[in-house]
Amino acid sequence: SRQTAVLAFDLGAGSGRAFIGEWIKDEGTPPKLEMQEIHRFPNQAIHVGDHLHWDILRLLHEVKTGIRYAYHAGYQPESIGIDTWGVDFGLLDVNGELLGNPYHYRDRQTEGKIEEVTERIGAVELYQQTGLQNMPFNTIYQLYAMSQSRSVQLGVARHLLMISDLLAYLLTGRRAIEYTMATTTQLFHPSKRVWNTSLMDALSIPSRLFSEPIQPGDTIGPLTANVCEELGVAPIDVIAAAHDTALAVVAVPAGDEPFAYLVCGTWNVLGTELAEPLINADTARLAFSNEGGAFGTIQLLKTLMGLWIIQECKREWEEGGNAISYAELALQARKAPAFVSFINPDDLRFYPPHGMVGRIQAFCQETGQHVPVSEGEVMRCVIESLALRYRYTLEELELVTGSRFGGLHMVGGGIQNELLCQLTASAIGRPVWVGPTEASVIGNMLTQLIASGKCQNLADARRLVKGSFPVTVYEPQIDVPWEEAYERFILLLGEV
Ligand code: LFR
Repeated sequence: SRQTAVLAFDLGAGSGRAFIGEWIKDEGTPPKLEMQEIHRFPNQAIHVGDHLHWDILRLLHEVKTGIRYAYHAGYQPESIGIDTWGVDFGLLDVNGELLGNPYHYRDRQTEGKIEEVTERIGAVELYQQTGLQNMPFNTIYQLYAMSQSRSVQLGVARHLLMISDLLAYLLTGRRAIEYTMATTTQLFHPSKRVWNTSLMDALSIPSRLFSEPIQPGDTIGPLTANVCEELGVAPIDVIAAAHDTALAVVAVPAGDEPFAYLVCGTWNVLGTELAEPLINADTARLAFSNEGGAFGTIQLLKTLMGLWIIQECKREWEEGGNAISYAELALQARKAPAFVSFINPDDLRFYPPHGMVGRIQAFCQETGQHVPVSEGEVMRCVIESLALRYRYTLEELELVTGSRFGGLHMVGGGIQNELLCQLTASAIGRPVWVGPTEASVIGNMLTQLIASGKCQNLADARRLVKGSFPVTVYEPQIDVPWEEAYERFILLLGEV
């Protein structure tokens, strides 16, 4: 059998992981991808004074440790890819030194900045120029906030790198900004596919920071001699991976037909893959994003509240010192009565950490619904609301694209919540195809395999996913009154 190993790092909210992917080709059978976790480490934002930061040097250390572990486990990876969420960045000075610890997107410096920027640019113009849904933490608002507060770092900075680019730079000494990450900044022109310098000028964001993006799969460079010596490894190439969401979409086991997907994690990203951006009055009104996807695609998507609400509730319930597993919470939710109360998960009040249960209860109280009390009741309320929200967004997506999707692909860590998958199928009244869980990691590996020619293209890569990882199908339960629940949910969206 012929084998190739690649090393993928995926930094998520809470933890970072390193996986070895093995591409295996036996005589007479289609190739397969096998993966193995070799390192897992915390990825925690650190409060410093009034700000929230990445712990970037610790992460660099953990990435190096992951490379070392790969060697110790007997692998000689052909290449390395690093991915993480969008929008966050680091700044370098003229000598290429990192200026301070990058801000974390949940830092509060961006509060109120959407309003200020919209005032200056105009809402219609801003959407025309960027094709993106306004999220308060987008890079544009982070940089605008720094510019408004006369950030010294921003004043002396010469280069901006997104976090995954930054880690690659610290390992290779090569500066490059990757395209799909660039498209999450809201400073990139979606159809011209170039940096939007006039928008930068209008907001006093220095355009000198931005270099021409490279594509997923492009080589950034080999590990520096210093790093190789420190780790006792060969000068492996670091490959540009992509935005974690874009990579998860690469790993959706879809065929040639148009498809709808839900990347289910801390955030829920629901969308479809297009060849060109779709920017019109409907996509503007419904706030759809045109994000750059890997391999020339455009991802028309909406970023929705995800499992964050559940993560926060769990943390709160565990504050008393008793651990409670997701499995236990799911069990409680199953036992709780259905369709009692709903929330609008995308109400901005649910974004910040702490006090989540109380905020859910307040929402139900204010909207004249039964106030959930037990853990099971709260979970049931949240999971049903997420499922209804998916239906609502899927219908919006169909409205703007004019497509009708036969079902929904669900990928990402959140699909381990089987109740959520089942309720989603029922809410949309169509099947959901669930898997793979480690979609971003797999997409990262596929990008490296495309780069080395093991996979021909995106379609070939998706065939490899289909042949390597199981997909579970959930059919809708039709004996349950979802229509009535959906009508109540829609009224609620308008109410708050
Ligand atoms: C998902 C994700 C989303 C982005 C959000 C913040 O991990 O990358 O795509 O909107 O995080 O960057």
